[in-house]
Amino acid sequence: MKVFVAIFLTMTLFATVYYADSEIPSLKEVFSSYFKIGVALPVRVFSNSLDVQLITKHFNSMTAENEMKPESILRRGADGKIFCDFTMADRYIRFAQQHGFVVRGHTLVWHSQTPDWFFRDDSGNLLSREAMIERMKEYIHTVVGHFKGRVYAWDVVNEAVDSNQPDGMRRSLWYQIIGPDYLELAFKFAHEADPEALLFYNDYNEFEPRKRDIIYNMVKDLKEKGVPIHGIGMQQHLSLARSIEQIEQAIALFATIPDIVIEITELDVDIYRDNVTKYQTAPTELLHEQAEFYRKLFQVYKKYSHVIDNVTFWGLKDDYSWLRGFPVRRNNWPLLFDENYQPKPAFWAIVDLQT
Ligand code: 9MR
Repeated sequence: MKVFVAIFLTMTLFATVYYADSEIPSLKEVFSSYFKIGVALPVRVFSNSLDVQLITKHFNSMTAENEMKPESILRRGADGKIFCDFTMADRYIRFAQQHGFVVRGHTLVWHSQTPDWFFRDDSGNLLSREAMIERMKEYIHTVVGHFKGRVYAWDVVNEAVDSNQPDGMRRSLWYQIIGPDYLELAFKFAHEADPEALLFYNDYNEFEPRKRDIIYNMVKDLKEKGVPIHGIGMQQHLSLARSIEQIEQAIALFATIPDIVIEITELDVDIYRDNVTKYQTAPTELLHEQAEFYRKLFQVYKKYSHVIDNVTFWGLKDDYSWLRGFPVRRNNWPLLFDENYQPKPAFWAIVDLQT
């Protein structure tokens, strides 16, 4: 009996994926004259053939969800010597190259997912400014140098802005040890290591007016100073509670910076408006509301496609999303494909836009 159930389930899944694979439009083709369509993936999906079918059909850009972050690359030997381990990241890049994807590098300088020891000497004390700059330089040169020509864009600095601070800068260890000029140093080192790569400042909640203005001024100033920064990464972790109008205002403002490139780097649309509600299954009316939200969002992205060069979803399908564990553990359905690889109303909403 169990065997029959297993066979039946497998056949249903294959039929489903066959359908997903052959009958529906490909996102990357639908949007080919507007922007690249990217997806954030963990390395484990490469050994799942159903995932691979969906990935190769719809996307042409990839971001490692965690595998290229400092904590995934940095190692410290028994002798205390720091080195880089690219085993996992190289697997990632190999897949991308075999299947013709471009890769976004995420991320070099961040307060999170960076080992605490990276900021300290052998006795556990914080490094001096000079020693920290040296360490940052070596790390960026090694990593960006290693991937030179294989990663077209880097999130050089991630989430450095904190709108609650008087100067708008997050009090990260980078900031505390080096000072506010750590940003320009990071961009300079990345550019030295790969002069062809597009270099981004990446952040979330850019639609909040104060945060938006801080990022705008910061990136504009850096560019005017001649710092090699090419663009702004707008993460776009959104929810149905967000205002599309505010999102457009942020894009419109960033687009006025001369020679700017905007990339939507981490898109998802949370269906919850609070931290306590939990649904077992996705409420149909919310899936339709989400579809409308995605439709309006893509109308905005298309309107600014002269500056937007990549729209990347933060996950392949709903059950792979980080939002299943944040801010609390619960079911969530923030992406275009459901647990069974099926396109959701949100998929059709953005695809129908084209017709
Ligand atoms: O999706 C990532 C998740 O698997 C990690 O546990 C988490 C840890 O910080 O990072 C998530 O990705 C984040 C990205 O690197 C930066 N912007 C916010 C993303 C969601 O937290």
